[in-house]
Amino acid sequence: MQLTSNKHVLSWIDECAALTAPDSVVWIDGSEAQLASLRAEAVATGELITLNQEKMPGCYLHRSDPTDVARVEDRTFICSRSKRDAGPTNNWKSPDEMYAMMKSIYAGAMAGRVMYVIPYSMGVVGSPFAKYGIELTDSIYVVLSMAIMTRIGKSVLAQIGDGADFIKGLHAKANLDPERRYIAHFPEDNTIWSVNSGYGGNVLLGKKCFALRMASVLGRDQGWMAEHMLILGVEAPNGETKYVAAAFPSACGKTNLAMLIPPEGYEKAGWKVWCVGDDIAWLRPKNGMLYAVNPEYGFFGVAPGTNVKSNPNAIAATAKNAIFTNVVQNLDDNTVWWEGLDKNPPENALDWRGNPWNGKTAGTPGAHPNSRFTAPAVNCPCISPEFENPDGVPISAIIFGGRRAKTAPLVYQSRDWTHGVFVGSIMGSETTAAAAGAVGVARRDPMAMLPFCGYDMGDYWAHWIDMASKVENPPQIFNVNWFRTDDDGKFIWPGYGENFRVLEWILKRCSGQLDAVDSAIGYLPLPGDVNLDGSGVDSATLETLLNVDKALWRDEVSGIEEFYAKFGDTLPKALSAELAKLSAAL
Ligand code: SAT
Ligand code: MN
Repeated sequence: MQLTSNKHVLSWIDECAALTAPDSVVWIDGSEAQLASLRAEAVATGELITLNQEKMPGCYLHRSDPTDVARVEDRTFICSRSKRDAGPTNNWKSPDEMYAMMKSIYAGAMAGRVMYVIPYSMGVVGSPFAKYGIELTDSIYVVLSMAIMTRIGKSVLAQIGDGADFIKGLHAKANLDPERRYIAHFPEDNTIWSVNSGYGGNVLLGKKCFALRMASVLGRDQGWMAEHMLILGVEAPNGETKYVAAAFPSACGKTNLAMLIPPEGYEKAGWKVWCVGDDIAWLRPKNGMLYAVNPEYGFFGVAPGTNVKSNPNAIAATAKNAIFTNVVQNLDDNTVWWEGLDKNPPENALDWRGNPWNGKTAGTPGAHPNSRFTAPAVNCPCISPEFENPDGVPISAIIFGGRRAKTAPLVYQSRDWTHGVFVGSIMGSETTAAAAGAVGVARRDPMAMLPFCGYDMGDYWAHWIDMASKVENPPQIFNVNWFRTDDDGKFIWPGYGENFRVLEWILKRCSGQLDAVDSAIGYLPLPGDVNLDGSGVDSATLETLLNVDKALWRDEVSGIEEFYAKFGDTLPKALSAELAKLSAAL
């Protein structure tokens, strides 16, 4: 049954149905009854596997096609009318060419299948921050995942009303042909087309496609920002909470930082961390500050390495009503397992592909390195009381970070907003399994947005610089690196909960309680200002962690010059000036 009489919605659905030729069209109303029947159907066809309902109520396992396990950046396109608007870091095709090519792939692709219509909201339905979308898909897995990751159903259609202000998303699994897999964005048409994938960020169109690529364009035009950032609140023993937003590339620990539990001494003293979001932040000027909301409703977290020590809150979040993708199935008790969950891999199990796997004797990992859990945010024990606040939370600090074995110190602070934008623009990180391609290769990933910025990155930096003029008290900007290694390649900072010590330094700097060392790259902590009590890290190691190797940084400057050169005249002058200053200081 149709759930709206909106002509824009109905004529668009008719067009998509005429193209893809599904057997029927089913509207997702958001009711538990409908979702339950879809789960049952997915279990009947094998698309989902029911897990142990006593130990893991409402939990299911899904295995994706083995050729379809991560985002495909080389097949992701920004199809703005002008190539210049996509910029040098995005793949581009003209909208006409892309529509024509993809139409030939979509033609009849849903024959024999159902087309589901998912109305969804990014943000609290009806809030000033919220934006709406409708995703058409032939995948029940997508419907059920969107029901966890976003707010869905009739209430969203009520907000769209008779208007045309919604993002039109069309997804078809087709035959999962990797050679004909495309994720295309048409920012001028509010349209996203995705075909031949069934995995994560390629197909849950509310996430990277809408909330980052499309929303970054909306933010540029409307004076706000869509960023690849977690949001967390640090509550002090006196009950006061300060919020930070942090941008790290995919699979660099955003979920772990967002749900951090402070070290024992801090916890006993009454410190607490609240999670507002683990992946995406929309930021707007308000009351002279930048306010942030998490537009999502759930977590799509990396499974391997997640355990009761590294992230007990994430483990708790997956205890019920979660979907696991590409992890190990333990056949003894029908639960799940992944590398790093515990030291007892199951012996009687199936690996992520569904092949027999014995964790004691197998020489290969059982879970895919980019295996995931999809879990409702409400399950998370440390979910912030402000999670559903329609106005968001005021941000005191923005933190950039990546995986750098040697260059970046544990933490440093930018001198001012523009220098902070520079610090974000020069971010580098070693690649992870979250995207298809080689792992561990260093690449520039400005603001962790390289794969997610929907327009020219030079224009994006100009927009960042410009935001300061809209906000009297912009956040202080910092850079962190949890991934420094010694000569044997071992991490020298313990990370996880111990990262709280760095957050403490950052917030004290924001409130003007601490001095700092003025270095070539920015402000570094004074020795003694990062509290190491009970961390197991000695002051000599901290010195190494904070060391700025000028020779390495000079190499870094040449790398940045080369990267900046790609942008030509869209590179803001203020950033080339910052680079010249850094070079001179080195
Ligand atoms: O696959 S997703 O893009 O949703 C996850 C990630 O890469 O961060
Ligand atoms: Mn992400």
